[in-house]
Amino acid sequence: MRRCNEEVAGLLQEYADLIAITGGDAFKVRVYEKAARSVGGYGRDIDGMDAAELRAIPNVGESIAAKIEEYLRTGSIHRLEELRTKIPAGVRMLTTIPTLGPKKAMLLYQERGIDSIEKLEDAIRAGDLRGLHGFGPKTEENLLHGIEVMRKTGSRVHIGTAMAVAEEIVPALSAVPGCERCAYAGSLRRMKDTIGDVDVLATAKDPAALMAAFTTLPYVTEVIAHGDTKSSVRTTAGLQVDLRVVPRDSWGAALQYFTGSKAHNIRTREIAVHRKLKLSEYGVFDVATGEKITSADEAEVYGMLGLPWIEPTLREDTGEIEAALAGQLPKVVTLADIRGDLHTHTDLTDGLAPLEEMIEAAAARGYAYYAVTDHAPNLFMQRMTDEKALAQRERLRRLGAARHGMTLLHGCELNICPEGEVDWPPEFLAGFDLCVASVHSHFTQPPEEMTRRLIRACENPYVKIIGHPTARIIGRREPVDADWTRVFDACVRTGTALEIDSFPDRLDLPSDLVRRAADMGVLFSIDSDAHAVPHLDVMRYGVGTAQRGWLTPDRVINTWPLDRLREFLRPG
Ligand code: DGT
Ligand code: CA
Ligand code: ZN
Ligand code: CA
Repeated sequence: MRRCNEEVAGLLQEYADLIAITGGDAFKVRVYEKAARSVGGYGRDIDGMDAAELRAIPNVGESIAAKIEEYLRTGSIHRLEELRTKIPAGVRMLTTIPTLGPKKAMLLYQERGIDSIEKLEDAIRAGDLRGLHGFGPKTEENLLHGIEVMRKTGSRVHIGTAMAVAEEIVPALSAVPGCERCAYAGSLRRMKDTIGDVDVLATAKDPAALMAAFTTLPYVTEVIAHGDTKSSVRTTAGLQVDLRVVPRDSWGAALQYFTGSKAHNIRTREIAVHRKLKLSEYGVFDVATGEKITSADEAEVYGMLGLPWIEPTLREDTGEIEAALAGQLPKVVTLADIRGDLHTHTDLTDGLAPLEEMIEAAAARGYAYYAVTDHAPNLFMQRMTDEKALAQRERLRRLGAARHGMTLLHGCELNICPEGEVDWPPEFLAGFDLCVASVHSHFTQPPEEMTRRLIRACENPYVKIIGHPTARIIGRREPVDADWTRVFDACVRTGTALEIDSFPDRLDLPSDLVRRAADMGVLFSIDSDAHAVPHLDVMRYGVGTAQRGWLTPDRVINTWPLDRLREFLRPG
């Protein structure tokens, strides 16, 4: 179920695109784009707001507020409807092709009636664009290439794949003689759940040597571009990696620029302009003298803008600039705050490692507590039984209440059935230290049923954590459809935490929903959902997702000391 904010954000973005296509004012386009982002990222639900409340949203002025109000009242925006009758939706799609701008898209539509990517492709191949102003053979070739690239690279990779590549490349380049600094930036540094390409930055005494090393790395399958300051390659994982070598005294500014996001950069550049500075990927410049101001690190760059350093995970222009200016940036949770893992598996069900191995590995991480939560009987292929669960508990207790100072908790991962019931009756659940409950079947229930199902699970006094709440698998399974506002309400009312499952193809709850839930007072548990020893390391992706949701440690139950956690886990 899409929230009103997302709906309106989509409409404002569409309005901006249509103004651009019809040759409207570029400034106006920007204004609507900014408003779209602000509304989409706004913490409160805009449904039912009046014009005055709407104007309190950053970047929403009088005329945009009026349009939103019109939509909330009537279900449509008259001006947008007018533009829609002039421009078919497919023409808007055309502008997503690299190298095809709004003006050319409009020309293709007006002169040749082309209103889809398929039609454009056909027209080029049939030679139908001959004689059309601005469409020579070179342009046609670029367009066909753009369409092909779009189809191929339309698939972004999840953060685990991109991080693995970056963590091979950065140390390899750092080891090249003359390399002074090397780091990854872009969406990967911002810990987005999917990554388009990996952006690596470096400073080096001998840039050419570094470029040569980069383009000949063993897992490079294609060199897309090879230059003195920028090269791009494709790796065996199919992922594009860009390397940019920047001057030493640009490091801070370059890292800031290439970390993005683009929306965040637009804001920082505006602030620079107000301070008579120019901020670009090349550095910070004094506008009056044209002089470059050295920026050794990012903190200095933000400092020149009168801002504190901002966590990369917050840099999406969803309120972090305002918070920074007001001195109210959240102190978001970090990996060091995590005291334990509350959702893990062993080879008793679908895990790979025996209980003792998982526990040893967890203890080595310095955790204060650790919960073993194998699957419950209703997930039939896991063959769990009451006896097996009890025997596992015995085995755990025999290991001692604590292992290397780490308290062991015996838990389970229940299955939430379509009506919201779970595997075991209350008497049996009472024997566990902790019950996680998750949706593992019937993913496509209508929203009303799914909402009731999740709320029912929260209302179970023994269920303390809802595991991977949307059940999405990135790139493979869509999130379940529920009225999240009502689910979040139920979590607060029943004292049930939502999980951020840290598995890189899950990252569930996703960060936008995390932020909404946190605003409503929901608590979280950031878990690995480990099925093997190396999986304990995925915790950092969950922490990144939590940061993107602006979570502070006090909202995360597994940053709490054991006593406080136990209090929370008491049934009721
Ligand atoms: P991705 O690769 O799609 O997952 O997302 P990003 O954020 O890594 O984007 P990318 O790789 O296109 O560019 C890296 C950063 O460079 C981006 O986050 C901000 C900066 N950047 C790129 N293009 C522009 C631009 O046109 N304007 C501004 N202000 N910054 C840009
Ligand atoms: Ca990128
Ligand atoms: Zn599960
Ligand atoms: Ca509960």
